[in-house]
Amino acid sequence: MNQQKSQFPEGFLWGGATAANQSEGAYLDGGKGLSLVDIIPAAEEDRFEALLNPAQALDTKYRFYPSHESIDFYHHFKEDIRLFAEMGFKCFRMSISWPRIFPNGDESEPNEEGLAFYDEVFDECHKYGIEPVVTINHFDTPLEIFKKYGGWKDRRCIDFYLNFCEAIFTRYKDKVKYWMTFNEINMILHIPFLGGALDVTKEANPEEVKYQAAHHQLVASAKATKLAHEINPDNQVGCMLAAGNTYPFTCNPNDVWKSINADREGYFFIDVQSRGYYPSYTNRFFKENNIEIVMEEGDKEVLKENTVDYIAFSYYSSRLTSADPEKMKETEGNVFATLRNPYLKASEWGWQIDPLGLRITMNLIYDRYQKPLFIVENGLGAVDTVTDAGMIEDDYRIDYMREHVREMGEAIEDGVELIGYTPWGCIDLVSAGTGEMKKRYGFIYVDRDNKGNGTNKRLKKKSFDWYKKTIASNGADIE
Ligand code: P53
Repeated sequence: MNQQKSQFPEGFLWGGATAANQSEGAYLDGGKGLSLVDIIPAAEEDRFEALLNPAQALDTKYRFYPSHESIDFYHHFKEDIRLFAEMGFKCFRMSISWPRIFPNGDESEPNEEGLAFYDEVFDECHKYGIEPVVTINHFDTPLEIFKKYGGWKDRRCIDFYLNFCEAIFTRYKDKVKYWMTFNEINMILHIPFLGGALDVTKEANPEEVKYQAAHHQLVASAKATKLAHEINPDNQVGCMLAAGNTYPFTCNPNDVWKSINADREGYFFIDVQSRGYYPSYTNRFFKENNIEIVMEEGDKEVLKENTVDYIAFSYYSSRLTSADPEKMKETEGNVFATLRNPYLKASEWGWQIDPLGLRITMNLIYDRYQKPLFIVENGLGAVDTVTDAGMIEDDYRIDYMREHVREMGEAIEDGVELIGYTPWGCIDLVSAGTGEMKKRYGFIYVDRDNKGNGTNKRLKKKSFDWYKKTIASNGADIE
């Protein structure tokens, strides 16, 4: 027997994670409006260029839009949640599509059909004792907000967002307790269209526009936290960081300093959401980059008084940086600038695999905020093949997951408070970065390819049984 004593606390929230824009499909069903991603094509038609140049993408007719059908969770959710229950999920992280509830984003009344859909999804979860964990905004601000207001640089977005929050907090008062205000809030700096419905291509100072939009999101997040607590004092509201800390390329202090500043780019958001004020290092950064944030009276108080209850984050990899600009040329084309770490292996998509980096990240974040952590994304995007016997032998995924779960256990022993773990894409879904189906993360395979061909049939992978065993033993039996 490999089984040891579990390091994981009783009631630990094992589960899996998805997002509406990458799984639901049914992009016009039930009165849904268009979401940002609904105008973005797949990798073959230059998805990345479209994400960087959304105004141009809006006027372009592509052959194929991966989000329009996705894996059709909209019509398969009962079957999918039943499979999650079979794995023993205690929770399920998903997002509510904003344009399903407010098709244009700026209406005053919500779309009843949209609300009714999520009632059914949550009821289905509770049928199996699965706790829903809901991301309020996961890369899918209604497209109309982009077209009409230019996205989150417009302060009115705060009110539109709060209107959305009020509708869902009220409606799902007795069904949802765990909320996250914005998925990977720091992603607005890297993919401003997905994160903030922004097109910064023609802005005189793109950095300033991004940070102004970020300020609006931070205020919106604090106000949403307040509202959630008023509507139901049991509500737990979290922030969500694309984490993975940055190592210095050498022990040259210049590299070390560079790596500290790289991490502050992301910490900035969580510093505000968790501590309640702009960290002092932003003063110099804003000054040197000619960034002036327009704040309204009361903003500082709202931030101060409404900090988050827990810190959620995604972790796929650590990063590596150097102070040498020549060296950094190697990183061009990455969402996050990162050098190749010679001590690490990488996935087929070049994402470096660093389980110990998860323990390091957990310790650093916990040291910094002293609030419960929730790992809400982690996993390996890989190509899976189905054998003639209909099996998917994804041992590489099991290896990845096992080593990360092991390091989570170590971090808990280190003293980190961890409340849950929801691996990304627990069922295969569309990749946010590339729009591919081929980049699969799931314990459940979906028969569908990059071009949208396939039966949508769901198949259990080998990792399905591994995860089931892991959950059943509360993380004690992971071999
Ligand atoms: P995909 C880049 C870097 C780190 C996290 O990503 C990222 C991205 C965006 O690609 O996003 C998160 O699908 C995000 C999910 C996304 C997941 O990582 O490109 O919250 O929506 O699917 C994995 O492999």
